[in-house]
Amino acid sequence: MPDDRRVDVVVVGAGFSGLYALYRLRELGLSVRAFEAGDGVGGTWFWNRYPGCRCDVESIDYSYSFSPELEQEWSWTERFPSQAELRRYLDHVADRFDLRRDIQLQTRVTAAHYDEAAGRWTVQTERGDRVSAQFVVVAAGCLSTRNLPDIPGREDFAGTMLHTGDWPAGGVDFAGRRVGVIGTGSSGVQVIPLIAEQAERLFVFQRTPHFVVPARNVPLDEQLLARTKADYPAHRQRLREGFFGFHLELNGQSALEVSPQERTAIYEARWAHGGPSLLGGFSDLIVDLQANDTAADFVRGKIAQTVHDPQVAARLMPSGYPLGAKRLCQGTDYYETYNRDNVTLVDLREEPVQEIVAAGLRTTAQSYELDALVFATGFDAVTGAVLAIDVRGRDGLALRDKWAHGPRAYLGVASAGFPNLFLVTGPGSPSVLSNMVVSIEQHVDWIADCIEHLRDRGLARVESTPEAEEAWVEHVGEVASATLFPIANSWYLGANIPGKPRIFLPYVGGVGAYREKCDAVAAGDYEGFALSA
Ligand code: NA7
Repeated sequence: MPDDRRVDVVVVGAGFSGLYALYRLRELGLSVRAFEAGDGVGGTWFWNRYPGCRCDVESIDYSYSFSPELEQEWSWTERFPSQAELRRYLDHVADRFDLRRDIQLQTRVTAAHYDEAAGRWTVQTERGDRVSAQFVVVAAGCLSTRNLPDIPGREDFAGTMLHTGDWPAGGVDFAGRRVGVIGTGSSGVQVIPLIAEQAERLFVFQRTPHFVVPARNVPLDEQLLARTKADYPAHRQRLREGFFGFHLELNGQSALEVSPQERTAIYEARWAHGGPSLLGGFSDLIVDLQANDTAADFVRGKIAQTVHDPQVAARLMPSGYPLGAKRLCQGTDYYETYNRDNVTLVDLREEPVQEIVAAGLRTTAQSYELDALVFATGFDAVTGAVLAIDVRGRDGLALRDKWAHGPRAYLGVASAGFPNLFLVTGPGSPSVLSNMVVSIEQHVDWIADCIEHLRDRGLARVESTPEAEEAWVEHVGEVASATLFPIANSWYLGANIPGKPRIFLPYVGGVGAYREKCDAVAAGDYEGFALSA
């Protein structure tokens, strides 16, 4: 291949992880080429432009720590950053560190094939690029492959069809229109109140009620920002060593050891504080069903208090799965929205969707005439983006075949049979159950250190061993089964995608413990990996 088509590393994606990977690997003196499907950088925060889109981790936690200068010069304006602010931040990072010259936009990677004799990967794109690279870093995102349910008649709809994860850049005007929203997860919960304010009528098609806590987003307290800036290194260190990678005040008590009055007082205070704080109310909420029920009952009580129509309130009340086992949604006026005259909740458990027709949507009970239909139906999480690429390792082994019965990756960062291919926040790493930015930086640093280690020792190849991978996959499963997470039909388990193997995808041992394990592996001469010349 011509020299300009040979690089040390190809990075797939230019969101939070791809941008940092590009920065970090270039700092090592490597030649790096990044490919990004969008026509701008930002990944998740580029595509999810729907009204109300906001991160559910606080801005002072959900930001890069690698540059003290960046930390000092950037000032977040809200407690929870909006999509627009996150996009500005990532655009700023791309400019500030001169990353754009190595990013090719509007270019989706379609294939990565390993040539064992050459010890190199050939990466191909939708636009016909072919690049040879010694290493490939897949930074394609955990929530980037949209799930568009295969509802009969979808193509017949005559109105505007949208997915929250692929929102038009110019926005959408819903004024005077009849709008349907399918899905009431985090995205639905954020977009529904804002569409309700604009649209003439809104029909919310709910399959499973989710637990929704108030986000209580506010302008960021300037004193808190100043204090954090003065203390960023220690603040970051606490996040790295903690459990979730974001600040959450954890009460060490059991929910069952306090009186009902005391328990309610604790839940009330956390409800008032907003964000994910309810989850930290007691130490056993995510491991003990009886403890969890107390928190679930508390939220159901709040729904009953907020929603005027008792029938609608009952339909909005989650039951049959633990609070937190599906991602806890953070909303602003979510339950209040159902008190509006122009909003109708349609319970798909009572009247399942039958088909989409030109004029709207039909359930088994009736037809709903719609001018716009919004799919807030989520993503093929964690594995969707990497499996969308035709990845072939040694002996032509296809990653899709290897993972046909579920993903297998050592530490969530590498898979046996695929030398020099790294996954950022892959399956079996804390990823979506942590502050993604903390986990991304940890993974990218680990990958960069690994590449540096190889170069320092004159080695060229790193590959996880099947035995280490097997043991890790087993450990990930064991840790998950000690919690209530696997009880719910969630996207953490792949349960939202028909036919996807049911494997608990993230590692729930906590980011601190996970980091220690990764560091120990590196310190032990990359124990569990085969390194070769
Ligand atoms: P989620 O959390 O996967 O939510 C998707 C919603 O769409 C959820 O309510 C689903 O119901 C519903 N859904 C999915 N398929 C269908 C069909 N076929 N019919 C009816 N309803 C359906 O995705 P989000 O985008 O909200 O959030 C993803 C993550 O992004 C979020 O957790 C944050 O981390 C950021 P179900 O519950 O499966 O019955």
